Amino acid sequence: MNEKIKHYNDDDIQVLEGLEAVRKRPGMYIGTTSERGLHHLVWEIVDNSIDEALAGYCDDIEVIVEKGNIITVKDDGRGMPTGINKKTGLSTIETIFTVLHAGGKFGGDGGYKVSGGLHGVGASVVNALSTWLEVTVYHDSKIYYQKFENGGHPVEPLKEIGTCEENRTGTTVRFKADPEIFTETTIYNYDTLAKRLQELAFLNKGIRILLRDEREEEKKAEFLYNGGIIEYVKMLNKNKEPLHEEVIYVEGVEDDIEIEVAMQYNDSYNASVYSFTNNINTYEGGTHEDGVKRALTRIINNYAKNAKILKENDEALTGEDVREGLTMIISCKHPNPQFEGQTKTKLGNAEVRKIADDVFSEGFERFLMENPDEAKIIIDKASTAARARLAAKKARELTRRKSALDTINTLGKLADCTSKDASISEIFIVEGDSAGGSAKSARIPATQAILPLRGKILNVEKARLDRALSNEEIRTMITAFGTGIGDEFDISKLRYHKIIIMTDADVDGDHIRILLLTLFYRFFRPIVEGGYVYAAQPPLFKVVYGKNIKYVQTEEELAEYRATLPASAKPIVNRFKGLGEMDAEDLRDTTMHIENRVLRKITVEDAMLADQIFTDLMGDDVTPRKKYIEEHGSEFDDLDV
Ligand code: 0R9
Repeated sequence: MNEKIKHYNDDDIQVLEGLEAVRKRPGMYIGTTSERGLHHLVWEIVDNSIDEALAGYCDDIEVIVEKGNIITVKDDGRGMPTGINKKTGLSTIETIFTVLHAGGKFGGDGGYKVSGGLHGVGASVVNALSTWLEVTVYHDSKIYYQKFENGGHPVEPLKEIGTCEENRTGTTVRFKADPEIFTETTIYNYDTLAKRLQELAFLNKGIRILLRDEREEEKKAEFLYNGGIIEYVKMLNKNKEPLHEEVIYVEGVEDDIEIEVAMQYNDSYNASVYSFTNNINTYEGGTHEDGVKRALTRIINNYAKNAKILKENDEALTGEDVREGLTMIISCKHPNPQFEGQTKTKLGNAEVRKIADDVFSEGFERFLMENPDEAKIIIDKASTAARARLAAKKARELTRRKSALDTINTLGKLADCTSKDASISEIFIVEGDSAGGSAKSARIPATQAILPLRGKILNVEKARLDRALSNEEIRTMITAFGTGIGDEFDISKLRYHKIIIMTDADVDGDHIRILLLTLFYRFFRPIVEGGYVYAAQPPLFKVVYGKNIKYVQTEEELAEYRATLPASAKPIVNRFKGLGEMDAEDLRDTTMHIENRVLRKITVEDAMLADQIFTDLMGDDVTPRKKYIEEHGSEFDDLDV
């Protein structure tokens, strides 16, 4: 029986039903069909090339975005096997691209699959969600080819289409995402692609990854880091002042679990610790991160005591103290990772805690012994942080006194809501007293609180907690939120589950929003992570046409709306210069009332990128800040802190 040309037997029908299930519920396989899900297709394919590279057979990967948003991924690995799979009777390639979860089972020769995106669903899902997909394999001097159409249906079986040079091997996958699935967008974002490919190149030293965008004027980037995460740390510290020249690097393997850590202190007050498992950013941390952090605190305290830098009676340095100004990347490669947490980005494997601790403490202890000058710098930094922490504790007590809330209420700084149920309470942080006034008249007093900001708030990029606490606007916010701050922060005490930043739709408004987001990101990160922070989106125009009133947010929307009106219609268009200019009714109808308003949730999706932007924008050097504001204007919304 010639299995190769037989089509649509029972097995095939099962296969097609499998792919149909993916098309019916794409969210179950790739999380979402938004722009993010679209990019997920690329990661799934690239991950297969990365696996081949980690197996030691491939060192070049190319990603091309062609006109029409067609993606090509090429690697120079062994080429996918071209034989027939016994179980399915189809070629291995057709099996991989049409049988759900086939990839994982087929991977061979004792190695394990390190990559595999968050969902790790593989090539068949990409095929199912594509209008068409082509795979070309170079192998044994031959070129093999197969094409699939309409969500994964093979056009023909795999066939040999020519010959190639003997030493040419590799796999190329080319596909077009199906617009019927990706209804929001099928347009790839160059920066998103570049950022993730660069991250993959940092995390997998020695692999060259090329990105080429052929859609408009050609853009390309090449990522190759022989130093791996050492170079990653250097990049993150690029705009900071490192306290020691060399990046500290530790690596080790235990029970097939690989731990790699690179770190360098800088003169800032923030910790930037990022962890990964099998190339996935574990935003929520987990056992690898816990193990390394625990070891860092213990080793520094021990060293400081032995070297008599820390006296017998001195209080021990805390985790926060030893991480002040630390930039650190932790990368774990695990044969069987268990991801937990709200967003499945927390490593759960219990055995990793001790392994990470062992590997890191051995290497880091040796570094301190061999480099006493650097050791002293690190301990001095942590000790200074400890002193500042004690000073902040005193200042913080001021914000925590029972009467503090009453005081800000009676001083008219806060117009609180009457509800004590945080889940329905909202606080609008409003720029300026006049907008604050309109907001107070427009609000629903039961559930909406208004906090007008009077002065400019402090730029906290360059301030420790103790100095931040000397700023009155910041103290007022802490008191209003109810959570406390620093190591006493308690999210369960948050008094409002929506913290809404309401600023003008202009450059000043953007600036104030950035300052607030910096503050929240640095000192109240759990409220950002918890999804409690929002940006209000006030409209730019009010259009009155006869009896119709329409509010629109952008010039483009205005043009779109005009186009829907009769040709000779002359609507009255009023441009709002700022929130202060809107009357209470406009403000209520457009920006505050639950039914009409558009709120944008601020996420920490990309803490790493945000950290960089914040450093660039808020550091001592004003040039990048000015440039960013000039270039982006109100696009600050895309910052996605
Ligand atoms: C352009 C995107 N690249 C790939 O999708 C790709 C998959 C792949 C591969 C092998 C080599 N290169 C690849 N590129 C491979 C793997 C194995 C043996 N030979 C070749 C193996 O894992 O043992 N494959 C990934 C899965 C499979 N091949 C297999 F299941 F078909 F074997």
